[in-house]
Amino acid sequence: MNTSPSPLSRADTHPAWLPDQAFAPIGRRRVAIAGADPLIETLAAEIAATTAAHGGTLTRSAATAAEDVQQDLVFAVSPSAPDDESFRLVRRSGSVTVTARSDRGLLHGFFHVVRLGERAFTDPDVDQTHAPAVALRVLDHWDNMDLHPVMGAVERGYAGGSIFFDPGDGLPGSGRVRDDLSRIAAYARLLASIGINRVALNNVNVHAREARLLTDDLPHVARIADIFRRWGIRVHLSVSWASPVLLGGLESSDPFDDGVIRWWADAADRVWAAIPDFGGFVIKADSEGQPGPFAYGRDHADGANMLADAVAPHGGLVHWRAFVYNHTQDWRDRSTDRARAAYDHFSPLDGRFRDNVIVQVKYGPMDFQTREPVSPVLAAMPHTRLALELQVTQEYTGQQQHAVYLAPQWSEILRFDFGERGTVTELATGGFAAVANVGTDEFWTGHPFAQANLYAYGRLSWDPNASAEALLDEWLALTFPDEPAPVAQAVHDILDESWLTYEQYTAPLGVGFMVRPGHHYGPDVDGYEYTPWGTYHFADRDGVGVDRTVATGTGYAGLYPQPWRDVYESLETCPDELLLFFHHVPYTHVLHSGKTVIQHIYDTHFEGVERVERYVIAWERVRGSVPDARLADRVADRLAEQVRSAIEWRDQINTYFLRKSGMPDAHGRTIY
Ligand code: GCV
Repeated sequence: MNTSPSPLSRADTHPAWLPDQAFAPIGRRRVAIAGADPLIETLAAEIAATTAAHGGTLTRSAATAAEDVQQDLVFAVSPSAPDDESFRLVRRSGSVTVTARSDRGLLHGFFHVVRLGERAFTDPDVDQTHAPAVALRVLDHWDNMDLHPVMGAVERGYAGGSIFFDPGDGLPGSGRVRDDLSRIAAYARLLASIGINRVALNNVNVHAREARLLTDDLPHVARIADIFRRWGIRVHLSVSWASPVLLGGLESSDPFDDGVIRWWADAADRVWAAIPDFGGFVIKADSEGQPGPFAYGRDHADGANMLADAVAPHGGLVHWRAFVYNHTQDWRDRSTDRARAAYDHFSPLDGRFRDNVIVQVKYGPMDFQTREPVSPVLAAMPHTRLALELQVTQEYTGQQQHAVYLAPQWSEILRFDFGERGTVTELATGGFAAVANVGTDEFWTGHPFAQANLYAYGRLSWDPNASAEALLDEWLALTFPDEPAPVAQAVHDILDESWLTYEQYTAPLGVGFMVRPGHHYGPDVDGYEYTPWGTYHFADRDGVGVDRTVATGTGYAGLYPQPWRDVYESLETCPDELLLFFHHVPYTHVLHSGKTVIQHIYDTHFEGVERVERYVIAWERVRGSVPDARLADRVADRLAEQVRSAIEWRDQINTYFLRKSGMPDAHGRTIY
């Protein structure tokens, strides 16, 4: 019997949703594992550690075993499952057998049993097959190697430094892959437990230092890949379109240039020689200053296909981002609508991308706002593999200072139904990708509750139909196994509606932005109004909102298939929460809710703050009974900041609109 210690009994790392106690129901039992594939060693080490700690036993055999009546829990490779990642769970009178076609499936099955806890053995008999909804479940890290002068170690990172890269002495060029990768081992384990199977290591804004991950640093990338491999996760890199120039000394990056084509093919050969199961490249091209094929008069299909051909012999993928828009727009120009940009650039290219290209589309047409309509690009490219891109890191949703549980938003997006073309889940044939939210912070995510977002992203990417509330329960039961029930209730009270609460006290009715330019934290109603970024609200003394109708506006509403085109075009049918995204209306416009726009703005902003004040009370009530005092304090500190910030949002937004409109609050509350 293998009794090696748990790979995560380290005091310096918060166990997140995998504390040792979460394994106790397995650890108390007689467990058998049959099979000898690489991930079975991972599985065996997990079970050996928990059975050693909790009094159970582990029996191993190399051969494939049938159901073993002597055991409580059997893991065995068997051809029964439909694909490599699926698993079958059979429970008969309290004995559980997990079978899978591959070791990857068995590992997923193991974590499924962990999630079930004692119920895995006590629930009624069952015979179920579990399969992931999509094959590619990706986390994108926006980690920098050198400390970026504005973005720091992790672009839009709110949880300390990069877990992958050590910034050295902070001088340009001194960043490198960390020597000590133990934290990555813990991270890989967490990700495997929620079904993530791909990780991109570095920022899509590829600076000079990170560009060299593709060349000089390959042995170090290989060290990271070795760790992820033990958990069934493949590594990807973001690459610069200009790599042939930056790294190869070529004069151009023209995708039609033979030298460039050869350079990428050689680069791919080197990468796969170092890392045989390397996943592929992520690329942000012609976007926010990143180089791309436009410079050579080529389009994005030309660019993506050239890279795709370079990686195809190795079975590699290219994740090509559709986040392309003009960020040097003239705010005086009312004809250019940033919301249209991805659609206008990409939908004409449908059908031209190679099979190993995945066009990665942000969920909304703008940029990860608290509320946006679902991107029409998702329904406009039926002959292209599309990935839905979400943002787990809370750039625009409180930066992990505010408690905002994002799973309800993601559920809404995933279930959004484009009618005949299908739901977002059905259209995301290239899977899901999301920007990660972890760092070197002791709780991984800054706000301990932001762990729930990472957890929920992984679980939803496996099962997009899972309910946000049930996932929160799962996360709570695993993360706080010893917590008294009132603590779990308090976390629910805070998180259940936290996304809507955040929406209430920030930019109203889908109009978006209104954040401080640059860092994007806190309110600044006109911060972006006269800038080149294309993010406007057009508030004046009479009204607010962006006219994106076909009849009188930018025509954006017309990019949706029916029925959405008509729903969004019409003031009568446009949902309240998206009204100002699609329409410019007077402050006196009456919403479906029966309130005027101006009164809605005042009411939601007062109510949003009141809700956060209730969150503070809810946490104070239970804080003393949370066994982990540091965690309890961290949550309390963040809630205090959330109240402060929410009040600032309320007062700036309400004051702005009171001064613009001259219309008083019907309830006479204080506005400045
Ligand atoms: C990585 C937004 C963010 C940028 C980010 C960009 C992107 O604009 O503010 O920091 O850059 O999205 O998704 O590429």
